[in-house]
Amino acid sequence: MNLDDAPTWPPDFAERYRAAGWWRGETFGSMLRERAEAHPDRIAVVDPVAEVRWSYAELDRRADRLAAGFLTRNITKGDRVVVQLPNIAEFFEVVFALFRIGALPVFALPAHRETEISYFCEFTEAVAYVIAAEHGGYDYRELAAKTRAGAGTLRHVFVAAGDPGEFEALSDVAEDPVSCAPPRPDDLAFLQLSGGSTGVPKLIPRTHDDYIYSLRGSNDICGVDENSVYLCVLPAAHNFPLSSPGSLGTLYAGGRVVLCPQPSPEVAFPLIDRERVTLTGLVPPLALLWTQAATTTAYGLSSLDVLLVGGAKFSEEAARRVGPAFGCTLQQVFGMAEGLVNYTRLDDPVEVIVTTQGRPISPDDEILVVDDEDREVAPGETGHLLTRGPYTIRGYWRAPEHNARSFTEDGFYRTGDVVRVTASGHIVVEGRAKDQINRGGEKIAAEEVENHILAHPSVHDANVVAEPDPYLGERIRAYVILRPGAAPPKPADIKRFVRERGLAAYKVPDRVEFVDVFPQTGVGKISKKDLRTAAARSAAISPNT
Ligand code: OOB
Repeated sequence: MNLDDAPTWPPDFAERYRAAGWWRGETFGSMLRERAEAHPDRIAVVDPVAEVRWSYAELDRRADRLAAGFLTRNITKGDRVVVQLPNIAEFFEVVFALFRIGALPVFALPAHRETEISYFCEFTEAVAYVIAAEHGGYDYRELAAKTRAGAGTLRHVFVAAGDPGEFEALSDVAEDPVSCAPPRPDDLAFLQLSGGSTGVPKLIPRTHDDYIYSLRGSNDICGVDENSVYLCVLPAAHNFPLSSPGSLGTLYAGGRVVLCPQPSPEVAFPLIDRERVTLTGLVPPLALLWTQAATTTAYGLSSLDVLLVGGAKFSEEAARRVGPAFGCTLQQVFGMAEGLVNYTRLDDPVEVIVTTQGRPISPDDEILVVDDEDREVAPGETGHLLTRGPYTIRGYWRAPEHNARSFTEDGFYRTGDVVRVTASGHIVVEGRAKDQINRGGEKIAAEEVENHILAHPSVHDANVVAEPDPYLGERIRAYVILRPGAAPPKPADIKRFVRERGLAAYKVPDRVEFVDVFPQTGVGKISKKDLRTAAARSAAISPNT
């Protein structure tokens, strides 16, 4: 790994993780090949919209052919490729092709727009960008045209599904397979996105060895094997549906991944019934919606053994309803794209399952709960969660200054989560110290939104905080001070302004309020705590505006 790009594990840790059997020297390319050789005809991926059912042999062959076409286009080891695809079969074809040649997918989400995509392309010096022509009523070719105009290193735009327009169809890229030197297990496999708490998203460098360990560990804990059928409901590129245990965990086990084009019960339940889905993962707002719908649906959901819920805090009350509604086991997941993932275990007592966010995958996951001065708190007390382990990064990609703040000197990641650990070793998430909004599992860095609001000519200052929302858990509230004498905009004008700057829709403030001053702390800093309290109070008075 290039140490200039991303700090890695010190040699003594790497040695320990190998000796313990966590890192086994596998790569994604070799994993798929082995599965395809062991059970070529078993179905790997089902895409119900395209009516596609790819066997392991088919997926393997497609990845090889695409890899050859990428190489011909001079996309090679270490190159970055921004992948922005909805839940379609080609997602797997593309990422396995890139894994095979050692090029690094940069996992963008379908909701990202010009601001995010052009940043990813420029910051990572991406050589290619992969899209679907259209999805959810949005034309990604237009986004690609704007992105290409501004991004210097971008040489290719590939369109995986639909009319490629001015770009190259992915189906035209595939060629007869060629042999190429495979990446090493300790090489980077991809760059994942951080929810972040700063102005721009950080990139998370994950290696084959470390990520595959998290898949194997997750599979053991969630009971995933070759008979498992995983319904991928959340955006496929997000860390939760990708690896906890997710579609990659399921493929590692030789199971079947069914892609859900849309997360509503109306779309998902018939698929569960038809494909005999055994497990899936949801964020809390969807879990709530599905639980309600499950009690009245005519579709058969009896194949579902496990429902994983995570990404944001799942209330105890809602958690209690899952088992009875689906006749399955709830598994709470508290994870992060930086690494650490905690699960309640399938055989944990119900009280543990509904009141905690689980415990780490690995015996080598180190957990510290500390006070503001990094001193460990007494057992059971609440504090900041720090962690280090065999699948938790030691630093973000090309971000040395940020790394100095986000990691301790001895390599612990500062998660920004406020937790306590129960006597049984289970983690309870009590809150958050990072300046972030968790909108139903979607993470928004306050500073990023503030910077966009500040660009408005009538705005003097802006602060963005979370306000409670009964469905999403949290939503985005912006407090704005206008410039004296400026033509006063309406709240809707600020929202439109932010949206028109090309920001993902989930980052646009739900509510904008104009104020004269911001509350201050004793030392004269703006008190976000007081703003949060004010937002909570007014949300309670007028929850629906
Ligand atoms: C998952 O990953 P990210 O990277 O989108 O977000 C991580 C953050 C955590 O630091 C925490 O603040 C929050 O999301 N979070 C939870 C939670 N699960 C994640 N907060 C409370 N309760 C939970 N159960 O969100 C993610 C990655 C892998 C698996 C599951 C979720």
